[in-house]
Amino acid sequence: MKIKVLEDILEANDHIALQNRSLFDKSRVLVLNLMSAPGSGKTTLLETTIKSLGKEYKIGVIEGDIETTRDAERMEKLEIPIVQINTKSVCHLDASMIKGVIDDLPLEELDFLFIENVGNLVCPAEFKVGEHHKVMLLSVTEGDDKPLKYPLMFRESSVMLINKIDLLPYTDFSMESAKANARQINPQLEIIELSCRTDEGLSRWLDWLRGNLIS
Ligand SMILES: Nc1nc2c(ncn2[C@@H]2O[C@H](COP(=O)(O)OP(=O)(O)O)[C@@H](O)[C@H]2O)c(=O)[nH]1
Ligand SMILES: [Mg+2]
Repeated sequence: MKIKVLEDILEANDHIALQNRSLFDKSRVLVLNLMSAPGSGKTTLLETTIKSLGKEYKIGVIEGDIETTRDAERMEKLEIPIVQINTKSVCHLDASMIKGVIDDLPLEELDFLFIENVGNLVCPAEFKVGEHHKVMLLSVTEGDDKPLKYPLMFRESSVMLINKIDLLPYTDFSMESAKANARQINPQLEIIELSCRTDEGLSRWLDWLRGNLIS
């Protein structure tokens, strides 16, 4: 019975996600659902990305958090369209939450829309929101075994960004094992190593974004 209820919830969510997606396609905006554990660097990555691409492209952001508008306030300085969703006790964003704020964004004007999901390695991966790609961050302080322990997010993502590589000398993180573990779960996964602190590797991420733009 429990399984049936969960299936119904996911099916209803997928239906709304498809509606969102068709709106995004119609507006020709590339939508990326950014997921990771809390503190991996999602907001920092957005700040860095917007600083680098903001002159070339029009970018919007949806910030998802359980509580507070802190991430949206961090991003406000960048003067881009931004909407905050507080999920209260819910540990992920879902398609209806995104649908509820779409009208607050100038979709037709945007090239990219980034959705920062709630920091959590489990639930966000279960709910489509209408995105074109799921992008996940794994920072080197979290350990190279995470793809095996939390496989769904790695399986669902198109890209894995391995962030905080500036901290590698201070950790026992094995880049080789992390990549092998992730590819064991998802052989198609694009993997980009970077540091939002030093900007090392950032250009590969920016190239990936440019390459996936909807023309
Ligand atoms: N050393 C280092 N710190 C980083 C990097 N990226 C983010 N951080 C720091 O990690 C902390 C959490 O970052 P934040 O962007 O808030 O993570 P979020 O919870 O995933 O949005 C902040 O103190 C950031 O300054 C990085 O590449 N290297
Ligand atoms: Mg954040």
